[in-house]
Amino acid sequence: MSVDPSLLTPYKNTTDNASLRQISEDAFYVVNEVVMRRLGHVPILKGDFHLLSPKVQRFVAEKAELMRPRGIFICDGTQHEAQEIIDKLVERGMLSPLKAYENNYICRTDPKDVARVESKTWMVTPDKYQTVCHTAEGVDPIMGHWMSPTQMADELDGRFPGCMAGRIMYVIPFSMGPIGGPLSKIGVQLTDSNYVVLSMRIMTRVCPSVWDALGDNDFVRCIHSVGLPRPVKQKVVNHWPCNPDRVLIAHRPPEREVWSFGSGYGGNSLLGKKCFALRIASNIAKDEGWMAEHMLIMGVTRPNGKEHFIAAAFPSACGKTNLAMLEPTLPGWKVRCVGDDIAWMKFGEDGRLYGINPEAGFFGVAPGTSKKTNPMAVATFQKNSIFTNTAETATGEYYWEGLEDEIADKNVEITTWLGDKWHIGDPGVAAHPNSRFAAPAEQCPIIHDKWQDPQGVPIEAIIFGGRRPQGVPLVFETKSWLHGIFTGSFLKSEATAAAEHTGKSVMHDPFAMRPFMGYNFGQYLQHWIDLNKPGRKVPQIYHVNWFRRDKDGKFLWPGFGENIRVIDWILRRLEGEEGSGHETPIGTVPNKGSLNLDGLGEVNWDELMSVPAAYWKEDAKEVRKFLEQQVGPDLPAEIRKEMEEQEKRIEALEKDA
Ligand code: GTP
Ligand code: SPV
Ligand code: MN
Repeated sequence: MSVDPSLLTPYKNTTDNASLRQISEDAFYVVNEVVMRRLGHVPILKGDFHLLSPKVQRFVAEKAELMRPRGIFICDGTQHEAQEIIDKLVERGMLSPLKAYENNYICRTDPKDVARVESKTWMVTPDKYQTVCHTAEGVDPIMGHWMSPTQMADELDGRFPGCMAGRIMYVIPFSMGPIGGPLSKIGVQLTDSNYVVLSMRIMTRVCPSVWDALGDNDFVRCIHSVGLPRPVKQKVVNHWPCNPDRVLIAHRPPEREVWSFGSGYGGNSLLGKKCFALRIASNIAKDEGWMAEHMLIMGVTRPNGKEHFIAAAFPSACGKTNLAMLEPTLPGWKVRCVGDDIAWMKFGEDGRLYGINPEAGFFGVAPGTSKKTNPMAVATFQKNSIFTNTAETATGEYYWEGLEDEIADKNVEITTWLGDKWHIGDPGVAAHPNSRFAAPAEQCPIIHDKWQDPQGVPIEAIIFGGRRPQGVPLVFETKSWLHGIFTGSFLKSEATAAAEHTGKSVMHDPFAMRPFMGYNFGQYLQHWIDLNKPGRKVPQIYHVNWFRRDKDGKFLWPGFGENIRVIDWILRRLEGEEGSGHETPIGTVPNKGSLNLDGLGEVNWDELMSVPAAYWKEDAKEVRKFLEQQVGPDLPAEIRKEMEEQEKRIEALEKDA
């Protein structure tokens, strides 16, 4: 079934939301007629179109007119609905059950569609500098990737007309955050990928009561297509339709809209996640005075029974899920997870910062996850989960790098993510390094009682961190809110497999938001600065580095459950403990003996905690160059001042012994 091109509505001609949204309710019946005409003969396969609000009806109808699906399926998010889709996908070979568990499935993608594609992800604003900073001449901005509205219209017109031909268009109502909560927001995603439907059901709250909570209000519009209309012209690999050469992920912040084409994977296609909850939401947050950040939220209860909430921003694949579910090795400590990837935070009437996890599931990195490193994640994905691009054993278990010691039969035959037969010890890897599990948060044994509290939990500390093989101590405390913001602005990390970057170069990733920046980074810094109003208690800001290496390349710190020892130090600092740290040019570093190292074995304290003068002198130069070139005149004066003061402190450092 192909579509006569003359019948296709270009994107540019769709009346599109902004203008239609203005139409008064008096004109409703006229609009209704237009809606029905646009819907044309596209049948509603499931759900009642007439129960949708007029705004949703218009959205669905105009996009159906544009993308020409063979039918429309309005999702209700039930287990029954999911099971029908699963059965269909199993029959087709796209999913297969992992027989060792209850309702767990594995999926292998086209090997060309395995991670977020940062180079094809764009922010579309009328003025370029709403998106990017005034960078130095000849310097490409690395934060924010701008496209003009006219170019976007061309790009969309080259892709979306007729792109769902022969496929079903699913309509997914979803809430980010507890439905109807004061910090929550609603989106509607259209997609032709049933894998996306199944994943969105795990990762967000999908159910008919979202329509009730929405009423006739506006919502974030999410339009996604795998970009392969039927009949397909290219070979579909692994029953995973996608169009890697034509990938485009475009955001229109003023319109609160996301268009995604060509990829079915993770952050490219589960539009509630990075596209909505970070790139679009950070714009809403700026307008409304709150924060949308790439942060986990954890509750930590000390042996004295007192609980503290901490948020932490690490770049992709740098340890958020692991920290959020940490199993403490110190006796008497308890960690409970509120969220593992995204935090929406707003100051309350009492002046404290309250955070919610807008997601409902975990989309976690599989390799490295084991009973030893993250037992709580392992417990979470024993059922009702989807594993993408992991390997599978002949006995129906998942497998990936890091499970060598835990697998029952070490000689078992394994099918790699590419479908090849493989055994432990064979060359190469079994799972893709960015293979992931999607699991419902409520299945986490240590999920916090308040993880769905619509008011959120009070955040006392914010931690930044990244993979820093050299020079950066295990932990330091920043001097003030402003110094903490400056520290966030020069956050760096080794590249990981979460996006298309190759190699392990250390890259800038300010606030762990580089790939997710929704607007001009200078304005983002200013927004953080402005949040510190009189009467508010801003969190104390820390920096950690679990990934410092010795001269043989070995990690100096055991990490994972042992990270509780660092959290302990942080909480004691928060309570004003004296004598636990000494000032260095970058902040306060633990004094020897101030970290509980009981039972840890040998730790090379000096190497782990040192602030080497030579390293930081070079680093300070590089940071200045980065901020001057990348942020330029958009850099707030307060942050420039923090930079200059830190430079002076570093300059005064004695040469390394
Ligand atoms: P995204 O989901 O991409 O945002 O990643 P994330 O920040 O949640 O990272 P995650 O916790 O999934 O960890 C990524 C990888 O780092 C996994 O392979 C972990 O096993 C490894 N990792 C996490 N914490 C530690 C740690 O403390 N030390 C070491 N050495 N590795 C860690
Ligand atoms: C990340 O890359 O930070 C993720 C995975 O959390 S994705 O959803 O693909 O963005
Ligand atoms: Mn992430």
